[in-house]
Amino acid sequence: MEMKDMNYARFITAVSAARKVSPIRAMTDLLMRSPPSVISLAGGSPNPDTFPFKSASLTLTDGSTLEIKESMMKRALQYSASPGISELISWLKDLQKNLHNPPTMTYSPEKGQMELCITTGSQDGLSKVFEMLINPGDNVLLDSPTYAGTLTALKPLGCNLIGLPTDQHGIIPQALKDILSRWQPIDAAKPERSCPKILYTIPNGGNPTGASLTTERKEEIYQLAQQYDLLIIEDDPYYFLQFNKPWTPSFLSMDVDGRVIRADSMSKILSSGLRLGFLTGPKPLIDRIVLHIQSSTLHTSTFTQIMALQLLQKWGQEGFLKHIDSVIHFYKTQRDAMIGSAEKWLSGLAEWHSPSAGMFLWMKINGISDTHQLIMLKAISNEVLLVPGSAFNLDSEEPSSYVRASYSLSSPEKIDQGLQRLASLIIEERKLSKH
Ligand code: 09M
Repeated sequence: MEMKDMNYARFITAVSAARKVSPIRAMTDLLMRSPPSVISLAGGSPNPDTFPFKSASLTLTDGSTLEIKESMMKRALQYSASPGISELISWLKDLQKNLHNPPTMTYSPEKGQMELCITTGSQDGLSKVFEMLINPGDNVLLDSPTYAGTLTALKPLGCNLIGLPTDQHGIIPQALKDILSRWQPIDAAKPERSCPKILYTIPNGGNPTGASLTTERKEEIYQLAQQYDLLIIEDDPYYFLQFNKPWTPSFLSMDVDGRVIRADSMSKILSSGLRLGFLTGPKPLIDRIVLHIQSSTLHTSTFTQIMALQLLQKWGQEGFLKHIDSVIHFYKTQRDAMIGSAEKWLSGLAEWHSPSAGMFLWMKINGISDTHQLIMLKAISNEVLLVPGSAFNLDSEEPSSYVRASYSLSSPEKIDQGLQRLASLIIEERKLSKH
């Protein structure tokens, strides 16, 4: 693909553009580079000798242990750099290089060189990305339906959400093309104000639909992004839960221009409670996010970063990917169990596609125009919990005949019982509606 020059200033909101480096942060950087003979009375960090924690020993599921010794513990309990601790950033940059080999690796910083920062879960990173890029009234393109957490972050920004039609392979490129044809392809000199500037998508194991984009679709979407000068926000927490290999190439791997911001998450593979995610994208944009971090969380918990770093260093990339294989094996087996039970109980009552990634089965309930009542009243009293499809509609008032079922936490036996309960509810509902 031919490379296009990016003008990052075009995408940045006034709020984000107004962010400045904190003077205290600049001081800290200076201190880090000073020789030991320098006496600093400048730092505002507490003295960790006063902290009650001394060391930690973590037992892993394989029986081995991770020791966080006294000096490392002091570091883990102290403030640290806003982009994330440097060893973890290097480790993850190496991972991105191996998994995605982004064209932007070799670019100059201004041209959009690949940069990475740690966030407090990917949700934190995404909400900061939205704040950096979205002005009230902006048109924003995104999968419809989509992850409810994205909608709660986007809606208060006062943007206009343009839902993109999807099927089991995610966004339908022709539909995107039709929507974009309302505008002229971007003339960099005078872009139309109303033309969307960002496209948000969940490319693998979509939440709630379980859909995964194919390589061909991603390529078509990337080309449209080039024609209309869109940034692509690739929210990919289920990347590591792709059941079949080779994994589909990411948008980041195709990013010849530096127009992709990728959000990764450790939530589904190491721990959701650690709150670790990372953003990868062009340096001019990641730098803006780091300024936001400086004024909000200061940084993601040093302790959880150290915990993850020690594990990743112990494992190496090979061990990390081996662990992921075992996670994939788990979810794939669970998926198979749910599909088996769905075929057993729900044939004729509902329709679905078997997901090739992630944790969700998205089912259309036949003959029911809105599942909200069925799920929120009847299913709950019959002791089976699901999420009604309307929770993921861009307009939550709009009805949905779908439900989202997760095969993450329940055993195959419970999944089977749960779907059996759902089936009898649907049958009952249908009888009622006939009378
Ligand atoms: N349900 C997610 N999804 C979810 C969910 C959740 C409490 C989270 C997509 O942990 P993070 O911040 O890395 O993940 C955020 C995130 C971003 N993008 C597509 C996601 O699915 C996590 C948390 C209760 C319910 C939840 O239902 O789907």
